[in-house]
Amino acid sequence: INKDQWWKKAVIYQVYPRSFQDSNGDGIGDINGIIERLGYLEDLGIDAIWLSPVYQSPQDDNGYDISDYQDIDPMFGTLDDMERLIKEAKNHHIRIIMDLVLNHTSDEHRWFLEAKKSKTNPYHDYYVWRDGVEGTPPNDMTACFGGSAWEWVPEVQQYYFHQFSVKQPDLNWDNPKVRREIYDMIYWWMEKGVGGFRLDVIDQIAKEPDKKITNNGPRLHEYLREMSRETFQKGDLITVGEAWGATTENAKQFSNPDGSELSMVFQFEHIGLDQQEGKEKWDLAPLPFLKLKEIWNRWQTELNRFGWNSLFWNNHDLPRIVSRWGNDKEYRAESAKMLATLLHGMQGTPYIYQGEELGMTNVQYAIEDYRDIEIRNMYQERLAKGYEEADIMRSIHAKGRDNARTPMQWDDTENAGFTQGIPWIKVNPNYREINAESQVNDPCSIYNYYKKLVGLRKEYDVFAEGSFQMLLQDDEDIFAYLRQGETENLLVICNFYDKTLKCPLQESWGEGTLLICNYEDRSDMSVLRPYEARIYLLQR
Ligand code: TEU
Ligand code: CA
Repeated sequence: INKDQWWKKAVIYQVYPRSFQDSNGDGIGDINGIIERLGYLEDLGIDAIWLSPVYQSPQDDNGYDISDYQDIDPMFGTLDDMERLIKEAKNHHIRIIMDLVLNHTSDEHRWFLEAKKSKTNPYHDYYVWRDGVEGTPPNDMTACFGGSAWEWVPEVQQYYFHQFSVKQPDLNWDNPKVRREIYDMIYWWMEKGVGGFRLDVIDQIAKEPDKKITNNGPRLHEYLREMSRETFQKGDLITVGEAWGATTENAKQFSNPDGSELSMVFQFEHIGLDQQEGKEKWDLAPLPFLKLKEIWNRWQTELNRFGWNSLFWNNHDLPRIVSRWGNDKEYRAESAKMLATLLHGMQGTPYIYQGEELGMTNVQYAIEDYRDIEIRNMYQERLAKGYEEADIMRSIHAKGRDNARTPMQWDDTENAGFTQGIPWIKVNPNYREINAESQVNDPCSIYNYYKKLVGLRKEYDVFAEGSFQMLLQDDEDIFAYLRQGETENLLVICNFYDKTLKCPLQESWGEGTLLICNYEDRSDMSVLRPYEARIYLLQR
């Protein structure tokens, strides 16, 4: 691991600023709140914070609709607060990774306000327009949050393309003026001392709407290599691209070790498994465990030496993993720790989403308590299509993005210590039992288990450098794999379900050193208890 790839041994923590810590009593998390909590994050041992957007935004999609990339939205604070966060974080040995939403802007961005004035406006071609007749969109493409992907603008007698909400018009990346403005903005943030960028839906910046192609267009890697040359390669940055269309093949380009594009991508092949084939995430299906193992095995083995994996279960768009694929009732702590072990033992850069380190769970609110545009649009759309309300709510409870967006649970005081005001979204009612204060000093807590995992990655090179070999591929309950390093191996064994099983592979782990286990009682290690997870260090 050469020095300028610090991120190969790093652990990244995602902060969703709106829900992390409110410091001025308006019920919305803010930058000063994050500064107050840097000590907690340094104690956890993380190396960088990925900050979801805090730029100027009308908040139609909670800040992923940006109206000024170079200013901070007053609800989160000021540009001075942002510069102070970058500086204070550095004092805590933490880098700040900014979230760059480059596929689209807000429709309130000055570029769009100009663009829609006339076809001859110099900013018109910053966006994707098609001539048309009102009421007859260019094609039947739909937008991610429902409805048509085409919106009519009478002033220019044209439709504009938007893959997300109507208030998120797609940028036209074929236009070199757009690319130049974006690169100048990125470099401006680099000069402010940020440690990297997370690139929102980056494989969608190259698209061919006339062919109904929404991502991985022919010029994608040309754009990424140009962006990397013009900006990232001039600094010592981590860059991670969100790529819902990533495959192990194109991921080798995205995360080429030669540094020509990005450091790594967020791929989602494992994330889409518990939904019915060819349908939406709302159409629930049980997790195909063997398929999960096959996918992780493929990503780990194919990117070893030819790319770099991000490792995550959670983010601000996903339900919380302990409720989704763990057991958040009688085995919440055990299953949260098992899922963390499974992930952190693999090769790649692990991401911890705020509250994951506490075993925070999903919520089951009534529809009026949800805030997310995606949930609200889907509720109306499915109701109009005749779906049973109870089925719609079951889908929202299982997969709604607000599961990840309820306020961070700091302690058992009112509103879990998140705010002195009225929170913008209700706090999960289980905050009295699940909160940071009750875990930070408990050596057996989920928090301290995560802290140990983070520490192991720093202590043993094999975590970052070792190869990966899946074991027991056909076992329906156990996820086990071997990591082979220069001088030592890791053996990771996870019982994914609430069964009690004979522990396999004893002949190989016999002489190993137990590095971590999510059960305190070590009296009989020949048995794997429900959700039991272990990592052994074996000499080569
Ligand atoms: O998400 C991209 C995206 O496609 C997800 O919204 C996903 O499709 C959906 O959440 C699951 O059904 C990124 C951001 O992470 C997300 O928060 C934004 O809403 C979206 O882009 C638009 O910027
Ligand atoms: Ca606030």
